[in-house]
Amino acid sequence: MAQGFGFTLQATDGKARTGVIQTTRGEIRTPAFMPVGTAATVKAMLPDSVRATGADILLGNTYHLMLRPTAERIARLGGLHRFMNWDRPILTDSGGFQVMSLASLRKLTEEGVRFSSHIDGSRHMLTPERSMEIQRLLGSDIVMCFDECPALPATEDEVAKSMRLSMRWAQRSRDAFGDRPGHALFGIMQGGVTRELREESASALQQIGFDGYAVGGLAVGEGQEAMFSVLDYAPGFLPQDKPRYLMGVGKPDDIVGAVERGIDMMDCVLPSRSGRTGQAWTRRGQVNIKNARHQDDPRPLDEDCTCPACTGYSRAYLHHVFKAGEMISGMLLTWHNLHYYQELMQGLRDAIAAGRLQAFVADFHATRAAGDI
Ligand code: PRF
Ligand code: ZN
Repeated sequence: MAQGFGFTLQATDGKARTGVIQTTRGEIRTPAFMPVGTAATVKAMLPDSVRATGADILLGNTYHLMLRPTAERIARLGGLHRFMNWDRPILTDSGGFQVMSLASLRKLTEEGVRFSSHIDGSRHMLTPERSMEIQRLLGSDIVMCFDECPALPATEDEVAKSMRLSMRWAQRSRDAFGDRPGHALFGIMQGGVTRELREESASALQQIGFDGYAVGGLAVGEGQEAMFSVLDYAPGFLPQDKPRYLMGVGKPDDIVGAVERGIDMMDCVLPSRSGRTGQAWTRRGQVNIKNARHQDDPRPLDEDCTCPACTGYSRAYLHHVFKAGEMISGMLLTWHNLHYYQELMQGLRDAIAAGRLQAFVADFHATRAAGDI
């Protein structure tokens, strides 16, 4: 649909897919994990370092950037890529989800959502039209529709009403986005854990027509089992020839399960956020570097990892700098976590291409179960 944007499926293995998204700012290998750069930075990382972990694309946030430093200021300074010194693709979320989780005094109407900033209490309004304008000012390569993700617990009736509002907003997003060569617009499926609502949402989005389709409204507290049971059917309601993006997921085992079920793209703050709180993700599971058992341990976090944290430092050092509140702690653990996530994605892509995903997934679970971390 959008000129300069395309998706090529290269191989499938069961429901899993591997391929490449072409953009004017370079290729995105799928399945892809997008590190989160909410405030025009992946916290504690230089852009070149994020790239060195293997990331092809970052996620940015309409909500945060509209409040500070504002989309207009970023546009005057040459756009988000130049502002943050990342010249590869950027996907921006549309703001509604963050308003619901971060802002106060929210008022939702057919028009959009009015809210107070979590930073200074100032009043703002986001509508599908304003979200498209902000994402255009930022220069985002992949723009997300403005949607509403209902907070749990919600009745099926509330989820249905919210989904239908999101579908009307999807049409308004499409109309406001217009035709922008080199920039893609993704629709967002809602509908909670109800199969009929997911199907209705998917078909409403396809009537409108998008460059890619996201599965929204999951990983909001329903639990992995419920999420996987939706992912058992929901990707099948979407077109084969367009990328499918699961928003805000997840832990490594969520990612593996989502890829097995036909998801192509994901994003999550987990590897970067938990890096700053002393949590490391490794092939053998989670390591809490705060734990005193690491204080005399000369071994690296993960013997087989080639990241700077694991090749240059001991667990004892990582424990020490965390306890001392040194900034290098967040830098090293974030680097390690992003490296681990990207290595997992490369492993998934290679396994799908070789038709050995089942063996890869069995080994992924067995290595974690073996423990000894
Ligand atoms: N909608 C949008 N962004 C999101 C979500 C959603 O449903 C989620 C749900 N996991 C995360 N981020 N626009
Ligand atoms: Zn490492």
